[in-house]
Amino acid sequence: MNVESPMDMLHCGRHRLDISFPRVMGVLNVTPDSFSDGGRHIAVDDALRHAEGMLAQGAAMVDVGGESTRPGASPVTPQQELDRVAPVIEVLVRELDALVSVDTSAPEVMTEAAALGAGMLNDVRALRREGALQAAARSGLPVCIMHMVGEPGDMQDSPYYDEDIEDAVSRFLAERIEACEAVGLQRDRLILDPGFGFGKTVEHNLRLLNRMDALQSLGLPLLAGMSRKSMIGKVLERPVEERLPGGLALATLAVERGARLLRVHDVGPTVDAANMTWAVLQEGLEP
Ligand code: YH5
Repeated sequence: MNVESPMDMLHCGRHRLDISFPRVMGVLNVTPDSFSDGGRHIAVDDALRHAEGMLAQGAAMVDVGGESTRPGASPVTPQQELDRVAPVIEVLVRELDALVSVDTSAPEVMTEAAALGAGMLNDVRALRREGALQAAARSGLPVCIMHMVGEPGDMQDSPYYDEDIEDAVSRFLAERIEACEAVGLQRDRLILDPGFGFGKTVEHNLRLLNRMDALQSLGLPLLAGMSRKSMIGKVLERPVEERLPGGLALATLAVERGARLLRVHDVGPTVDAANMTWAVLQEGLEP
């Protein structure tokens, strides 16, 4: 008999997301440098069409981010972030009834995003900002917590770990799970992310992917975000627009190592890679 595991379903506000197989989260950047500079209406319209395309290609959700985490990017205030992200969340919910994840570390943005109908929170700082744990707990939404040492501005200065990277990541995430539980954010609302490219060398990233299955012992769903990142650029010596084949190889391995969510820019090809990988992994398991 098949019994539904709480690990196989996320309760994302008015949406339920079946993660009993790997699902794809499409990246939607709404930072000023990411869309044509023709005024806010045009940017929102571009975002809507981009999201629509990703959902049509099989994305289970769209991850909306208004803060650039690129090293050297200028910091944004919560108000600036809200100005960018809120109109996009609103339109995706109203026009597409989309499952929207919001890539933010700001408690004000988390609270407003939940009120606007977002279904998930995604925080690269793992709720370490003042008030973020409480805001996330009150939202009632699932939260992806990611490993990162330092801040985007300085994280790539000289990444160093005095233990195996997978142990450092695992210990950090276990601590953050405890911090969440201490404020009443139950464990079954958490998704864990090793944070590829955040305060890590290429060697760290490769090893972390290879050992990602070690994180499965924490008993929570895993998300991997490697799409177009410099680990591909460095290994293959490819510019950002030529990283899709490398990204599909990484997505395939992430699924094999236990990832149930893949955060990517190229949705259609990744959905196929993930589904094909999953078909092989399931072979012989069910009658
Ligand atoms: C992530 O891994 N990443 S923003 C540099 C690139 C390409 C892409 C050109 N938000 C993650 O996507 N949230 C980001 O090289 C994230 N996990 C989660 N949960 C960085 C990004 C990127 C950076």
